[in-house]
This record gives sequence, structure tokens and C-alpha cells, in this order.
Amino acid sequence: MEQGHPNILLIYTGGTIGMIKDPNTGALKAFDFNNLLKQIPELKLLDCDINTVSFEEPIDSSNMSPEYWVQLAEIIEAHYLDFDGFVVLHGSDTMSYTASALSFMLENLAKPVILTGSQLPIGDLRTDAKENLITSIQMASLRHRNRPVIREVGLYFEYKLYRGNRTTKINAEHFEAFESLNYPHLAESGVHLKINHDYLFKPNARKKLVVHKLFDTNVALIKLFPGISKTTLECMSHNPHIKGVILETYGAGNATTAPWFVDFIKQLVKKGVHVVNVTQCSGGSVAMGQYETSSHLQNIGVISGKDITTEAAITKLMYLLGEKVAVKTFKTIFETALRGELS
Ligand code: ASN
Repeated sequence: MEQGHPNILLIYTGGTIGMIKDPNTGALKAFDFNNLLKQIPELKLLDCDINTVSFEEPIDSSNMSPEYWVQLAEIIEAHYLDFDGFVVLHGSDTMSYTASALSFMLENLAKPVILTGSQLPIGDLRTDAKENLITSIQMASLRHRNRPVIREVGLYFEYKLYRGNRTTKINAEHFEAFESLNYPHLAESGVHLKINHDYLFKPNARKKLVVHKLFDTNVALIKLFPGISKTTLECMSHNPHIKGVILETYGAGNATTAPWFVDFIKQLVKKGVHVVNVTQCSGGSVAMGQYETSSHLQNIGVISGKDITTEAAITKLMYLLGEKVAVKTFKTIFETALRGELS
């Protein structure tokens, strides 16, 4: 780590940013990192040292999994002391899941880990990749009083830096592909880089980085819809391995009061399955008890996801189950902000 001249590690996992068209099918597929670097000679002009490391086989982020999250966290862990910041190139499709997962894995993180990618490949004339990549590196290089300005997992896309675990991919077409509806953006890139200092995560810098690598994937995500049937839901309760369920409810955490449904949730909770109430709305919060249609969930002991995103909720559930958090404290810990993922 050099004083005044940041050392950045660029980690390439795949995604559209480095893809090329298959000449036979016309479909985009992951390509190697050297090709990507060749396309951006501007990187040499940046006021920092950049080292690179790539997944052996770059992936489309639809193939992302906890095994890759561990791979990614281990790269950061192995190089943590040697670098001032990390920029992760990642497909946009599951970037919010990875950003959330990394935020839970990297406890006491005190350096920037910024995920970015693009909607168009870097070789495309109209690509959004160059700005995303260059500004992410600049954001990761920002220092104040000899310490990094960003000390959390961020996601940079189309002129904005967000807290990673607050984001959702909201658009498959626009360059502005992400939103963070329940938390203000951390920084904005215009003529100058404008940092929202009040909203940055403030880790306890005296504590050492702890990397958590165990995810328990015995979880399910149920999105309610008018007409959802008992038989559909029963398939799940017959699964003996299930340990946690994210229940995507309506509005402020509301769900049908039909007796069969109430009974279904009751049985799950009785079996020791953790049920978390998360809203289907992109913005706003679960407030169990505000309506009669959520009081029943509160009475059964359902966990409130408050204003957490589904991406952060499912990764937090897998993380806490992997950590074998005791049944007695699970609800309290889930409802507590561990990495600024809920208000
Ligand atoms: N399918 C791509 C991916 O997530 C989409 C992208 O990167 N824009 O890997």
C-alpha cells in the first residue's frame, strides 16, 4: 500500500462488459480479460496503480452462485492488505445479489469494494462500460486523511454509486439499470465526483476483516399473488430441508387472511422455519400490524424484513443460516442492520 498513490485490484468475473458476439449464433458470451483491457487504454492515464485478476472462466452473472461468492471473497481476503481498493467487474443481472452477499461476507470491511459492469460490451461504439469502469476505479481510489473514503461494498452504474446491498436491477434496457429506492446514493459523478458523506458506512476501523464463507441454500422465495394456491405452497412445506423462507408480500407487508394460508405459515414457523416478510414493492417498508392483513403474520412470529431488498434478504438469510445463528436470536439479528442493509 503506497501513500498518496492508490493501489487498486481489478477483479474480472464476467458479464456483458467483456463479452463478444458468437459469430455463429449472434449471442453474447463471456470473453477473456486481456481482450477487455486492450479496449481501455485510458486505464493507463488514471492516477493509481492497477493490478488485475480474473476468474479462470468468466461467467454470465446468471450463473452466479455462493461458490463464486466465496471465490470472490477469497481473492479480496488474500489481497486485502496489499491494496487500497477493489473493483469487481460483474454482470449486471445478479450484481445486486453479489453486492449483498459480499457485504455480509466481509465483516469489518474498511476499504472500498465496488462492483460495476455495463449494459453494452466494452467493444461496442456506444458502450457504457468505459465510464462505469473508469469512475469506479476513481471512486475506489478516493482517499481522505490517508484512508479510503468508501469503506463498504458499493455498486457503481451510470453516474451513481450506491450501497450495494440496497440496490435492485430495475431495467434491462436503460443504461441506468439500478435503483436504490430506500437509501440515498453514496456518490454521484458529474463534472466533479460528489460524495454524500453523511450516508457512507462507517466501519469500526480497529476491528480486523473477518470473511464469512458459509451460505446455507436451504431457503425459498415465495412471491404472493392473488390466486396462489394451497397445493403450490404445500410442495414447499413437504421439503424437509427448508430452513428459511422469504415471503414477498403486498404493500406494507400485507397478505391474505385466508385460514389455509394462515395455517400454512403457522405450520412453517412451528417447524422452526424462519419466515421473513419482505414487500413486493420496490420502495417502502414492511410495517406489520399497520393493516389487519399483516397483524396475523406478526402474531405468528414472522420476521420483518422492514425496507430490505429481496436480494439482500435472501443473501442475509443464507448467511445467517450458514453462520448457524441460534433460533432464539435469529429474528432479532435479522431485523438488525448488520451492514446498513435496512433502516
Ligand atoms: N447477462 C449479463 C450478465 O449479467 C447482463 C449484463 O451484464 N448486462 O452477465
